[in-house]
Amino acid sequence: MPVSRLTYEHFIVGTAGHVDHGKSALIKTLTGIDPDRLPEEKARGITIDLGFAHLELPSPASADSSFQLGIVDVPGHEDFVKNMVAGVSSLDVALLVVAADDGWMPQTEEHLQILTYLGVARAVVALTKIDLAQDEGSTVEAIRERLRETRFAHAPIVPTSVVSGRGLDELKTTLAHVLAGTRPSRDIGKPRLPVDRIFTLPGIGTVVTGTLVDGGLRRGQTVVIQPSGKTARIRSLQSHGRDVETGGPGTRTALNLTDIRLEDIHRGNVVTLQTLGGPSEILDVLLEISPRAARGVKHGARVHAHYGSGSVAARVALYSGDELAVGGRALAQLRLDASAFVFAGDRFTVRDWAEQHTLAGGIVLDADASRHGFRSAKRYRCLARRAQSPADVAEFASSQIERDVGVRRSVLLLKSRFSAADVADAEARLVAAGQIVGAGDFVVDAGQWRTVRAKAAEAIDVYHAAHPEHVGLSLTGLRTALGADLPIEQALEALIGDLCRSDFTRVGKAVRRTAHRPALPAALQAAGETLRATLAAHPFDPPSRKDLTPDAAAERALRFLIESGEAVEISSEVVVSADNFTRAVDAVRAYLREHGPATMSDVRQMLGGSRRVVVPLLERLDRDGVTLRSGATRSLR
Ligand SMILES: Nc1nc2c(ncn2[C@@H]2O[C@H](COP(=O)(O)OP(=O)(O)OP(=O)(O)O)[C@@H](O)[C@H]2O)c(=O)[nH]1
Ligand SMILES: [Mg+2]
Repeated sequence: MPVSRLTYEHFIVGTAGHVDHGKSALIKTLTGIDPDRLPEEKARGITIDLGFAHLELPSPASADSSFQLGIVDVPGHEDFVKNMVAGVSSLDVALLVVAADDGWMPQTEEHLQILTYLGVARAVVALTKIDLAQDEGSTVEAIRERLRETRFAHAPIVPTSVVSGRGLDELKTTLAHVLAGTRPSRDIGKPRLPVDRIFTLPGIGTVVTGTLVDGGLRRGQTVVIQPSGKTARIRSLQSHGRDVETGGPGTRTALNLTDIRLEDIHRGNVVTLQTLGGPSEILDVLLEISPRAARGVKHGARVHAHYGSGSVAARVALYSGDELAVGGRALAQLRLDASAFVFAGDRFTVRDWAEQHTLAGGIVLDADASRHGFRSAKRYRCLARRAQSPADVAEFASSQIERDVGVRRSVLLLKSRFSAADVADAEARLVAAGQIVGAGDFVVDAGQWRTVRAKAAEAIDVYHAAHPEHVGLSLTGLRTALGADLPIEQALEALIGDLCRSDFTRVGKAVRRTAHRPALPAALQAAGETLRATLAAHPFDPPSRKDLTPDAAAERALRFLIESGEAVEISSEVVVSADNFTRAVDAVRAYLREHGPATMSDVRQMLGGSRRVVVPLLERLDRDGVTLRSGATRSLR
């Protein structure tokens, strides 16, 4: 008989609910693991910090697959809400615990709001201590009423008791059913492990744990700890108490790290990859306040921003107005007191300065914001577009390209919850739709690109009209002509490349219309004739450059002769006609071939030229690889 292979799907379940409502007792009974591990927790009979357990549930859909649940048990006491928040940033399902004898209480409500701010989509309600219920029916009704108009309005409510054992199997089945309709955590190739526990084990060293999100990590991999930027190597990984080769997104993961000391890593730090960018101090966000909240948030308020497993002191700056009212949403900036490693698309909560109330929550729209341009129309528009559709990668990409005009491909949405493939796909769609264009390493707003291209073409045409004798507009001249219209400095090359795909040609350090033929304008023709005659009359002893070009017209005519190849600039001071230059080179070659090594004065006598011309001529021939100098003599190379 073939052995069937079990497949596993990983999920994270977290408790929530008021103090003493039976969260930890329920987890212990369901899993056999006591999540309260601190002596102080045992002594006081309450949970203080996060506790962890795991559970395997058979999948209701198939006998060959099972659900692996990483469980986070949170404290319910109002003093420890900041610890609770650190545990629930990436839950697949919340287990909202309400004690039947106590009903809906302040932290039941606060936790519900936190789960909502953090984007937790599903919940199962455990109505615990049902053995103590006076009137089970009305207790269930009261909870259903509290859940009305929340995201969890239709969450199953399961009465349980760890004393009588009632409802425990039903709770497991209910969890499994809800998980069966839940998509497992996505792997976008950008692993982040927000650290929630750090400890050392004798003989093993530093171990950190957390809920791994957005990608996998493997044994032997080099990782970076953000925001410090320190690097470490993963010596080993564990998931649910077992050694594993790789950890996947959506799993509770423990990493044994080399090269890092206990004091170098803290709760809230993120273990991630070097390639995923660095931390930031200013976040542009969409801030939301629950309609059930007690108070609004004022512009300038000092708060604690909780993200991932960490928190940081911050100031709220609203993009408009002085206060965000209860039930409202607004674009805001969170100016952090310290740097944090955050992605666009991450959810966060905001608590008051005294850490007594949860004030608001929201989603990060730009993880690398800055004070510069705060409240500018450009920035506002970008954020408004993102806030409208926070899951739409194309909106995220095009809103940024529109705002910044051009963005380097390699960093476009790097620090976001979109995979590189998502971004590349969005880019291709935006190009196909004519909204953006690729320009070398950059993607550029199509409208802006058309403007800058037209401006470049015009600048070149204007230059040709003014200087028909020149081959074209120099690159520096082009750069100056474009001014601030060039979206990004590095896009100049791409722009020239684009121009050269149609009616333009690059010649050395200049660009011209392909059809442009340099010619001396009428006003310079006389000066040109004089120069030609002078250079022909004095083959190897032409007048100095200063005497050749007594005025601007002569200078422009000479430049034309040089650019068009009629004259050769053998040094900044000496110009000879191209014919004479060729004759000189041929003569030197023939002379050296016949007579062997020769000195400068041999060559001077042979050519009948002046020292002023022959010295730079020979130096030029050295540079061109015609002659080889050795002491005072030269020979053919
Ligand atoms: N009668 C009865 N007592 C229960 C039940 N579940 C828990 N308890 C008791 O309620 C008390 C609190 O239980 P915990 O599991 O510590 O509560 P908690 O929600 O984890 O508390 P915090 O973590 O501090 O918020 C303990 O004395 C439990 O024995 C139950 O189903 N029936
Ligand atoms: Mg507890």
